Amino acid sequence: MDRAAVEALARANGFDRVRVARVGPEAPDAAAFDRWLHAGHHATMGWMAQHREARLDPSTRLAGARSALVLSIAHHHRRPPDPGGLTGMVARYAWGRDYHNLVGRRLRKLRRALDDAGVPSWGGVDSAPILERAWARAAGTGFQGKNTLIISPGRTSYFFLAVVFVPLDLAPDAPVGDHCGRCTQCISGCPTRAFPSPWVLDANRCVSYWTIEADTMPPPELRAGFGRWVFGCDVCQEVCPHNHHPDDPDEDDLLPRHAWLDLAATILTPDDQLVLRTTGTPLRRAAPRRLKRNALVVLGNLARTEAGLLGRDAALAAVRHALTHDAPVVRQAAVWASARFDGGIPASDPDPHVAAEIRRCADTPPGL
Ligand code: B12
Repeated sequence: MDRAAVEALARANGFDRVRVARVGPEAPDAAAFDRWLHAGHHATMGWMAQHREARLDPSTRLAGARSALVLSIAHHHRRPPDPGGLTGMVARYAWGRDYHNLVGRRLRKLRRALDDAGVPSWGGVDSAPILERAWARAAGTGFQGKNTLIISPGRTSYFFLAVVFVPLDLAPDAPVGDHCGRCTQCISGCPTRAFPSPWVLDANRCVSYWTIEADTMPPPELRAGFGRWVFGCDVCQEVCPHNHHPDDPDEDDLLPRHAWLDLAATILTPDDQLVLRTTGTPLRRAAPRRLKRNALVVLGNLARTEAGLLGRDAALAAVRHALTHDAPVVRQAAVWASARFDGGIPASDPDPHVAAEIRRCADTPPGL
């Protein structure tokens, strides 16, 4: 099977771009990946440190792998208008149906078609232990920006990646040269200063990490940086000049369904119903306790704004409800949000983290 035939199969199965890299003896970026782990930049994502060998060596995925197909699906849409009031923003990648399902389904079909043609393969998207961006760079899907995103000149960084290894010697693509130049807008624009240096993200400070992956309350000094981000964060992409004029793809499954979340409703919805409402979307990964924590952090950030002043009663009703939640992290976030609204704080809490938050809020003048 030649490259044209493989490419046609990938397109027929819903991937809008196909690029190819040769699989060589050296794993791309092994040293940079190790430095990142040793610096602890993966925060509590312990799974990033597991399966190192698998992540770096394609032959552990597919014996005899010779080429990597780097597939992508654009997901950008214009952000629907701001509904105002007590609402929070969801990152673009999460506006539609869960891309793990969508891309995973297409990958399975593609691999079945390859199999029918006698070509064994291995394929993965996101959670598979593989450095997708290193392969995307090698295959010329785009260049890697200082924000660490793969950016395709003229086509933004708003796309999902997936990688398939095949034992075929396919004609490879040339890598795309650097297009960041001297621009550092993503580094200076990051509200929590999560980039210790260009091309390196410290998840410990990243709003995306905190809102999606972390189980605990973010440290006080990062909370203001959440702004209105209630799930994920796009600031390092939004400020990027390569993302200013994106096209809207017409993928029905990726149309914006929940670009904004009503904060009080998110907090007041019972957990089991929140699970039902988020199933099939990327928001499900956050679990109700994290979504509610995030909504409370954003509420706290809105306390001194016009929306916060106008919506104070509704906000405080939601906050008081959250103070009775089973999960300590939700109660801790509620204590902080309540203090931000000058809504009073509980006298005590059996959980040590919540109790520490109560002491901290009692000692700190509201608003700080
Ligand atoms: C863990 C993870 C996260 C973590 C950590 C992010 C990170 N930067 O590592 C968190 C939760 C924070 C996260 C956030 C997001 N993620 Co994420 N994430 C991943 C995951 C699972 C692994 C990433 C990884 O391997 N990190 C390890 C570090 C070491 O890799 P790296 O950041 O790419 O670093 C490389 C460069 O620094 C390079 N390098 C070093 N020095 C130099 C110097 C130069 C000049 C160059 C060019 C390169 C270079 O070497 C390093 C190793 O390859 C991938 C899927 C996958 N399996 O690959 C998705 C993935 C990267 N995420 C994705 C998305 C969409 C996001 C968000 C935009 C979601 C959001 N809106 O909230 C944000 C973006 C934040 C950001 N700026 O990265 C997409 C990115 C698509 C794209 N166009 O690039 C991916 C590929 C998922 C997918 N299948 O589509 N993510």
